[in-house]
Amino acid sequence: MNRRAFLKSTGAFAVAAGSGLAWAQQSARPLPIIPMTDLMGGIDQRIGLELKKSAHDFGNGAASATYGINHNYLGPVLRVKQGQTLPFDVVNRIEDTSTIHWHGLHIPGDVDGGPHQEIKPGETWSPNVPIVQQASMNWFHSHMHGKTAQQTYKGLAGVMLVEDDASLSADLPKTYGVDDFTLVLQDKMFDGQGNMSYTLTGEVFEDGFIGDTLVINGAIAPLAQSVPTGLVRLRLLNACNARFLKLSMATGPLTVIATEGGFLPSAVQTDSILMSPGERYEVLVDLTQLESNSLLVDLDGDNGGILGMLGGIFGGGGGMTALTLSRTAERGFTGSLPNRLSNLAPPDRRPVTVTRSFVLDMGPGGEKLAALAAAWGNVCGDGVMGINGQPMKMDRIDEKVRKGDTEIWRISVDDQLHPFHIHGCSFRILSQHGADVPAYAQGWKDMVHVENGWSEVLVKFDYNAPVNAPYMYHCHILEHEDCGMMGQFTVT
Ligand SMILES: [Cu+2]
Repeated sequence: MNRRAFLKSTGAFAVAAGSGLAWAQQSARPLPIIPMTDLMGGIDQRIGLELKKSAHDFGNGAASATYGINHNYLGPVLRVKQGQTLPFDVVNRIEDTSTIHWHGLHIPGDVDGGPHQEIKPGETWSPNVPIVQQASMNWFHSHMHGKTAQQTYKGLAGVMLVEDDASLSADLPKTYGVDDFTLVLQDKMFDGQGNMSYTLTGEVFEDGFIGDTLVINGAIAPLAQSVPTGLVRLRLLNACNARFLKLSMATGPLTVIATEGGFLPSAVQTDSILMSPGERYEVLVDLTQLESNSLLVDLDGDNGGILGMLGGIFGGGGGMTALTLSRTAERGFTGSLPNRLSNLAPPDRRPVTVTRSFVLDMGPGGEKLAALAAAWGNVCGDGVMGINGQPMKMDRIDEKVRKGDTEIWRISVDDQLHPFHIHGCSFRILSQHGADVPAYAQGWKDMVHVENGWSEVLVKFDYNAPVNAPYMYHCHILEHEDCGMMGQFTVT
């Protein structure tokens, strides 16, 4: 069964079981604010991150077995400033080998935290991570080859907000947890006892893991938050293993101000955004006039047709209410939206000297994948999916890039929608499956959607990634990545 057919069947089941309606009728829980560790004031000791086994209540009363980073589920929001070097001590107490990859950071391969920087149980990994790039929303998560999907799903993920002089002086809401919120969006499955579950089957390998329950910052949606009167900023991360999410507002358009790697030149208003796993966007919500507004999330957002149809049946058409913001009488950020957010210029193809092509390969198909899943005990290992006909191999370098060269990378697949990620850089999207790039995605990115037809990105690598610490490029459907839809490259 392909992804579309699978989504159709699960979508139909959700409607038949009434679970969609149940969500809508539940009263909203308070939005959890992930504890923020603000490192901008200075760093006088090593920064401890403990990967640990724990238990967490997602809001249904059950104590689900989880992983966390310093916390019971997920990690802290780290706020850092351009120019700092972050001396991490990442200690592994999950009784399984892991890694922590800094997704979105422009850093050398030896501190990137990819599959070559394994942290064995009980060991500590101590990279010094330089923050060179501009203000941007980044994240960190397990990148343990063959186990990235399971470990990230269980909770090994956190957010890193990079600020710079421009972002700190920008006329934008920036009071964390008051008018500036970080939202980690995930889809989960819960069993009959309410425990978070994750079962791998051939179908899961083929489609990626698709949960039926939306969770934000570790709490089951819908959620509610009161905010002061004025503009409110939402920093959004799609941390699902495989689900694309279509986001919109109950009232009015979405106002997008930033993509993964920084601010857009000016705000873009759009009816909705389609977020792949791994993508980040920042949006503003204006609660100057409105009493309240809600973020809507379409859980089947990767194929507008069937989802739009289901939404239509149950009213709204934009998906489920994920988070309702209601204003209080207190005045918050009452400035208006800045006309200019950054000096970002259009992408310049003139320096391009190298063009590389990557074709994503889904491998042998569902039945064989199911057999492999059973035989291999839920670990795809070195995998059966691939890129350019080859599954990921830890000891094979697939591409060699010269530092400082500007390149075009063309990515394609003859299949469903996949999200493609490149380590160690931000890039600009030139075209997306053969079509123009939506205005809201024309900023600095490290994720691109790939479907039928070529997606092209303009990219330059400025840091070293040697043979023993190469960068990765891969599908960010984590089960596809674990199954081999990943390659390695050096930058020298
Ligand atoms: Cu994929």
